[in-house]
Amino acid sequence: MNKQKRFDKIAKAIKDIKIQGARNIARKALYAYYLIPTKASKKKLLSLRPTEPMMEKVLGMTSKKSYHEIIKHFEEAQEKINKAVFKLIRKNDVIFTHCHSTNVVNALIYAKKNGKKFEVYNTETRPLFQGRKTARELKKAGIKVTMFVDSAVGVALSKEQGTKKVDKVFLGADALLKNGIINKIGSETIAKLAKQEKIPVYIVADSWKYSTKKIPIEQRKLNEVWDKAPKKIKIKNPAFEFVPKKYIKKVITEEM
Ligand code: RUB
Repeated sequence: MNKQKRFDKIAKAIKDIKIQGARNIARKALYAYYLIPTKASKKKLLSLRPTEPMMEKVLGMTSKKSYHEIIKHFEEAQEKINKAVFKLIRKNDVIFTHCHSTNVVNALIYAKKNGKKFEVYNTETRPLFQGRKTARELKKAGIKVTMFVDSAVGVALSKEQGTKKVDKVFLGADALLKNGIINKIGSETIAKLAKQEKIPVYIVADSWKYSTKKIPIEQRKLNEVWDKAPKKIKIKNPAFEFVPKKYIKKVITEEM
């Protein structure tokens, strides 16, 4: 396959969420850019997922650094994040997560491999079901997983409703901002509920997601929600939302 075809294939996979999550998107966008290192390809990549400051940051580094210099950051940061998350997990914790975050999943797998005993509750994350990816990867690593439909978050986070008590919420982030974070749609409801239930919410994210810019929220295609919906039914499909810092106990990055 020639370079242009490889570039186009990666771009399509990012657009279609076959490659998803801020970290994977940034890594693959970087790789694609070095296949065709032009202004036009940078513009194209940035247009694929507008709520991704980490992709913007790494593409912005390409004029000064090589691919290898940039890419090594991801693993180095993840290792530090893993160690910080490890310290937070207590014996028999029930940890709640949403969508699929590589920073979160990797940290949980590291904790399991290094002897922590815990289980995970997660959401299916409609309309694209990234929660299934999370559940599969955690299960493969030997972690007990219980998946909930998104609309059961109230049940999942409340002891009174018949499920076990959740001890901690771990969410990833697409953007870390001064006054909060941006993550998958549903995150604000989860964080607000958790706060109400006195469950600490930790954001687990690479510091390269920090941004001082105004971040647009990606609105995705309506047929992801309802393919061939009757005309005149209005559908909204925002991919992300803002979570104010009042709901967040701590942001865990490799810098802390
Ligand atoms: C993924 C999502 C993830 C963050 C962080 O959304 O919201 O929680 O991107 O992920 P989508 P990571 O599936 O729409 O890309 O830790 O992998 O950077």
